[in-house]
Amino acid sequence: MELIQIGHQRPVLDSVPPVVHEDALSVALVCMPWAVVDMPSLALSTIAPLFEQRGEVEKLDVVYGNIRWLDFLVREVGLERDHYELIVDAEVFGVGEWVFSSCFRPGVDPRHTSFYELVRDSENVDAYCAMFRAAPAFIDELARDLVASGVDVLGLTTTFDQNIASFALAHRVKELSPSIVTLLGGANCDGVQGTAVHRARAEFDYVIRGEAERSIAPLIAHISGCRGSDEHGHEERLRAVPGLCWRSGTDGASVSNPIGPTPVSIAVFNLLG
Ligand code: B12
Repeated sequence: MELIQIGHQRPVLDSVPPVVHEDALSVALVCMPWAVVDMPSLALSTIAPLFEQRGEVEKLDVVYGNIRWLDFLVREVGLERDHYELIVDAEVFGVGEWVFSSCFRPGVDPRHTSFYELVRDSENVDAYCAMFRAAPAFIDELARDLVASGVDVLGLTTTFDQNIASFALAHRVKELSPSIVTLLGGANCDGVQGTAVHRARAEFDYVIRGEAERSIAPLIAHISGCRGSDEHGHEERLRAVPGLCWRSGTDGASVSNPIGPTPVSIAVFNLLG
């Protein structure tokens, strides 16, 4: 199946096309459920041009995993858009995260989880349980498509109950292809949240805390520079990336760099072009 891709216009300020390096990277930026399905992600629309204008990046896909999940629910589970919207509108707080938790407890009956007590009296309980059961197959399908597309770098954004779905996708992608570099960013990674996620979730190589406009260029340069080498060095380069959480040394200890000055001015496009 083709990945859903939405094009992005290069910022007006960046009129000179980048020089694409040999052996350049293929990057996919993914927006998972439960972001709204009727408008693009502000986060991915903001950062996509910052990847696109790097010479180290040959191909960029923006993948709406949330729209694919809705399609999957209709096609495979017999649910409707209204069921997706129930979770967007948070009829039960946290239910969207619970749905994707099934990816980390294979075969568990949703009715045998403690969270079930919070949804059992809802008239939508059967739909919630059907989603819980369907999530692992969806994550597997999307992960396989991404790996087959030849992606080198997978970036996920998380704000709208998107943590567990993002963890599940990155986890499955790493199982299928451990060399794919995984990044996570977004409001749910701000401050100590980003540090905690990076420490707890080994499927992410990097987490970016705070605004990313000044972090993407040096991080992509680092990832590109490390390609094909077993070298874990260049720690001083990583240490200089604002807000970056990364793994240090042979034991992979999580390090959180300080967040850079915010808010980032639009003039940053001038500086990075
Ligand atoms: C715009 C917005 C919306 C829009 C989203 C539009 C869209 N197309 O995306 C709409 C109106 C749909 C919306 C709806 C809701 N929202 Co709202 N929304 C916001 C708002 C005002 C801005 C978020 C935003 O897009 N910022 C701009 C982007 C560019 O910033 P960013 O995501 O942080 O991204 C930067 C970095 O984080 C980083 N980054 C982000 N992703 C990635 C990924 C990678 C790989 C990398 C490297 C970097 C990176 O780079 C970006 C550039 O620096 C925030 C409040 C705020 N001021 O932050 C609330 C906010 C996010 N919303 C909130 C809430 C509660 C909701 C609703 C539940 C409200 C409701 N009851 O209906 C719904 C949920 C809908 C849903 N499930 O999708 C809360 C979330 C609280 C939480 N963390 O749980 C917030 C924080 C407001 C608040 N203080 O209560 N919202």
